[in-house]
Amino acid sequence: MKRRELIATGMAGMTMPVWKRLPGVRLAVQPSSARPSRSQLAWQDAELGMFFHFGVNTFSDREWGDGKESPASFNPTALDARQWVRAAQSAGCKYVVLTAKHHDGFCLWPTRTTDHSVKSSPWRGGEGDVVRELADAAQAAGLGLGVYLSPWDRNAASYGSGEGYNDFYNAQLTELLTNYGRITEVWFDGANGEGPNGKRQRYDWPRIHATVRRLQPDAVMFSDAGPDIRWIGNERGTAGEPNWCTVDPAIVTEPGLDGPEIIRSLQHGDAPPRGTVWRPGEADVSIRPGWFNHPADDSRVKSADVLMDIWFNSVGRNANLLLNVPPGRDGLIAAPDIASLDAFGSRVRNALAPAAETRVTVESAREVSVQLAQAQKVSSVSVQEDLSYGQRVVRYRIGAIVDGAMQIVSAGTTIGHRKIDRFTPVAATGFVVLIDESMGVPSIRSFQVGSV
Ligand code: FUL
Repeated sequence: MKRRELIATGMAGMTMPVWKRLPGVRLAVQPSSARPSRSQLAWQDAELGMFFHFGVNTFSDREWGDGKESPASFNPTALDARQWVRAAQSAGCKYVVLTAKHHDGFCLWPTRTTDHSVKSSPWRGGEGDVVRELADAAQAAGLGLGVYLSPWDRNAASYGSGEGYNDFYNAQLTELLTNYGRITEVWFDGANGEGPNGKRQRYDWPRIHATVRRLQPDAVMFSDAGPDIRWIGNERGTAGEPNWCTVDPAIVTEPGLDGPEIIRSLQHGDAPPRGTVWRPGEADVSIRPGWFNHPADDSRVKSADVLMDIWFNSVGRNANLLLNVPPGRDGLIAAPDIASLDAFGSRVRNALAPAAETRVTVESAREVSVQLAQAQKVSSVSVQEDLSYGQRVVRYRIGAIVDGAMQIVSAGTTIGHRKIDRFTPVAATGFVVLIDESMGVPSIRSFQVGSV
């Protein structure tokens, strides 16, 4: 797909939103007061991240370890975090997130809190630190670094003890947030597979959140219940339509809850005025059938075509996409994954390729016209709202100018950070974005077209 950027009424450097230049426009409905923080806005701009699931499961060929794995099993022979980062860059990812500790409790950094870590493994003679190697590689490449620290821990003796485990968890979090430079995202997983007779641990979320805010004030915190960004409600990488950046905080109150209303709120968010809190969604999915690398799945790596569909259904629906690419036992990302990522990355880059001479007319805040430099076959459009004033568009249509007349090629509800619509190709000389309903006066930040 080839895509040319047509207008940028407000790309990153825009100083004046469209509506400010249109003093005559009246507001039918008041805008919501829910606004993103600077960190949330920067995170939404990043759009695409890469998840790395790596640990003792990689060596035991399991998805959930039981905490009884021997650290001796962890011995990646050729680990190179720079190769992971190159793969992330080739796919267009702007940040990476590592499972510093999964449910099995094995720590990929030499923590002081337990011996169940890389320190007790043969890898690099017990001197290795996967978090450090990834932090260095990500920093050198200018990528953000996120950490996944599973609250559920099947190895820690204190798990289920209440305060004892909360102290232990807080100490682990403190190490990760103190020793590895800037952390951009902290990922709190909601899974807890303890059976009916399993241990019960009440996590101290207020304390956890306070620790992150104190040590990494610019990081965003992910979980089902935020507080900054929310899970999208499935592990297929698919956001709902509509998808609001706002939620009603009374619906998903903690991670790990289930039920139709909870899943609906995660997938779609909640429109204002019910949605009072800014908590945009992150859609996670694995390039392989499992989250960890299993050599038997080498032939089941998702193709660039499948990844493109996922991208349209996540980034194209106002969510970030966190694509999991698990390194194998050698500590490297396998060839089939690399090939898919390369192809996917170049298609995304073409899909949002910048700039060409075009003319943009803002007829009113509710109508933006775009004239193409020449007629071209178009089969998709991407529209972005300027979110610094909140998410405002409720209903819109896109008209294509074909043979001098306008024909509606798509219609939708929310836009948010980015909305991409695909339709039957048309030979268009221009486009019109018609905003039929909004909360307050909308501000369109960019409009792009693409053709297959
Ligand atoms: C789930 C976990 O149980 C999986 O192992 C994986 O980490 C996924 C991203 O989240 O809740």
